[in-house]
Amino acid sequence: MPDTKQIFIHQQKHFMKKFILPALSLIAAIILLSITGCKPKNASNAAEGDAASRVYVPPGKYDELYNFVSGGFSGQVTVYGIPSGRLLRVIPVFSLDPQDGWGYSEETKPMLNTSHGMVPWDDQHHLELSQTNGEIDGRWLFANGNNTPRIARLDLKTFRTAEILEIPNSAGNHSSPFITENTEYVVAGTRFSVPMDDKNGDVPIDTYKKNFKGTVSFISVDPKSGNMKLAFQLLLPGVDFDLSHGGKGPSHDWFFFSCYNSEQAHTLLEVNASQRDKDFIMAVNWKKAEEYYKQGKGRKQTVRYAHNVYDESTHSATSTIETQTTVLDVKDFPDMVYFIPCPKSPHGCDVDPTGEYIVGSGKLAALIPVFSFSKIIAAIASKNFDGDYDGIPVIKYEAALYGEVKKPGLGPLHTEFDGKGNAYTTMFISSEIVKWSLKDLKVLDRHPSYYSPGHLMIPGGDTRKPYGKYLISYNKITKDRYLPTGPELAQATQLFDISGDKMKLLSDYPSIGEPHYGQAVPAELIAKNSVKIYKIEDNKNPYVTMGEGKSKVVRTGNRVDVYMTMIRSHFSPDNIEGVKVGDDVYFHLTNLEQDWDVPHGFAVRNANTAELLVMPGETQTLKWTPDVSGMYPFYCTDFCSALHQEMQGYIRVSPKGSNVPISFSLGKNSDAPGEAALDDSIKTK
Ligand code: RUQ
Ligand code: CUA
Repeated sequence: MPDTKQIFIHQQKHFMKKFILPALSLIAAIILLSITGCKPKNASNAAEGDAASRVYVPPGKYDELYNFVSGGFSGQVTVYGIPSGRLLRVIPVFSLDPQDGWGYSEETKPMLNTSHGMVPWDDQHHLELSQTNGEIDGRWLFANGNNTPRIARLDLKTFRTAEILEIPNSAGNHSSPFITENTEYVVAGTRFSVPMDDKNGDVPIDTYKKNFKGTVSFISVDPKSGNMKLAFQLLLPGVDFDLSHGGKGPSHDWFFFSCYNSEQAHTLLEVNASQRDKDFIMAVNWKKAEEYYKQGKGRKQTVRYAHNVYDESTHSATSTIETQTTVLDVKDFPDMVYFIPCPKSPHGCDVDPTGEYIVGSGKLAALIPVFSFSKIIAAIASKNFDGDYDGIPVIKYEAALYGEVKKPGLGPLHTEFDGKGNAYTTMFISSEIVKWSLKDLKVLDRHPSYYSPGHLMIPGGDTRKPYGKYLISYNKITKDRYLPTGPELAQATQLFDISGDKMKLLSDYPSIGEPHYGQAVPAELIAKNSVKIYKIEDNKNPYVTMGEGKSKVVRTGNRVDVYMTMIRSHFSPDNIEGVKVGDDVYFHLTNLEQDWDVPHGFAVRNANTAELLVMPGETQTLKWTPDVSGMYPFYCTDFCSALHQEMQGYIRVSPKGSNVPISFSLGKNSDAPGEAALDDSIKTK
């Protein structure tokens, strides 16, 4: 049976063949340990006790929690019910989504615009629910785009992407989109250091140390509307920022980032960025930075980045290219940023619910360092430093350290908290989840996870008030967990019960894309606000058709605007003539329904685009340029009524230069000549 063991043997062979370098020996030793030590036992039969009844949600009953899960390379966000693990929805964010017409409809295309034009995909790693006083408030969900640095805000009333902001001076927006306790800021650190956007990037790569810079960005969030604005950016040494978390309570004013590659390597990082015994956790006093920014300090830099906003009343997005950012060079503000040494290429950077403990996770470390916020503050006050790194003071390791969790397992990655004084950490290499006590840093329990868990998530586990009860591990390797589906397997997600002393594995289920991180929240906080329809009378889309009687087809030069309505079970109009080859035809579809869960779809034969799926009360537009004359049926794609299959129509396309006039109709039969039977019964007041 294939298992993690084989994977690591394979990896090891690959390493050995390629690089016989001294620095490798540590990595190899750790991998070796994983082979001999920690293969999960009973891998195929591991659910415990009354697991089935714990995850069973009877038909018609709701799940206890919403679980929002990042889609990784799918670019989208998925929503699962917990404890059932049922997939409730895929929300399109950074990637085109033909199912919803996301990025295909004229109204949503601007959402994927960037300073480089439309970017139809991204790599979506982390999610963060908005908070008030460090507790989840159920309003918005923030999502990062890794590859083309962007942050999205999803509105949890509609489960739609409401806003996307591109981030300048960044590359690989990984330590994002973590937030401050009152959602004052969404924070984003660059994974790749790069030359700044207004500097010449056309430089030799081996000038890394001189020309490559890191940044972290603070994006302010309007407390009422949620609208995001790039506030300020900090200019930092060229290293790789990996993850981050905001302080809480006493550490409210601070933000913590992990970084690796303090070696400033630019090639073969797996070896060259694993040289130093310690990299850093960076502590940023964002309140100080905000103060300087508000005093007008920092360099105003001209850059280009897109800011895309979806307006719910027009059902349309706009994209604006912004051109300015403020950059605070940390060298000029010495009391703002500090480095804390952290063993071996830290990855996770997690703050406990009290705000006192900051947990770093060295991917290659065999211990978990826990730092104390009060000790950090004392060390800063007494300048208990170990020199500086590129002008940034480095706090002495021992001066910041609360203690180390000894022998927790191998390859610690991410930690979350249950609010009862316990922490849970994923061990990538030894493929397990380890529970330990914040008080005495003793390991309390360990449980295998299949296989190689990346992030784990406890509902509310990175907030001041964890909900606890469950833990979900998002695993990187699936192997034999499910029926084989060819070379590609869905990623494995595992649900644990953590309400007792010992963790219990309840279930595992596949997930979409590559889930990295998730957020979960008791269902009632969100369900009660969920929008069921858009009110047709509030529809401000410039192409809305307020009732069947208003439907029409208008030619302007070679542009044809079709104002079409949908209601069970017909389109109005459903017969259109006079369209010519090469015309730009805009179908503006208004769904007149005012009933929950009655979308109508719209698809035209051979149109080289996706469908539209129009929600009740909404207007969406599909552009089509017919290339060949002939007859083009269109139909509703969503089975909406007993007569759904009758919800269809025809467009006659004539050759360029023909003189067939524009005409349109509904219910006009050649057998019953006479008046066009446009039904005007659906009127708005
Ligand atoms: S990462 S597996 Cu992109 Cu959050 Cu740690
Ligand atoms: Cu409308 Cu099917």
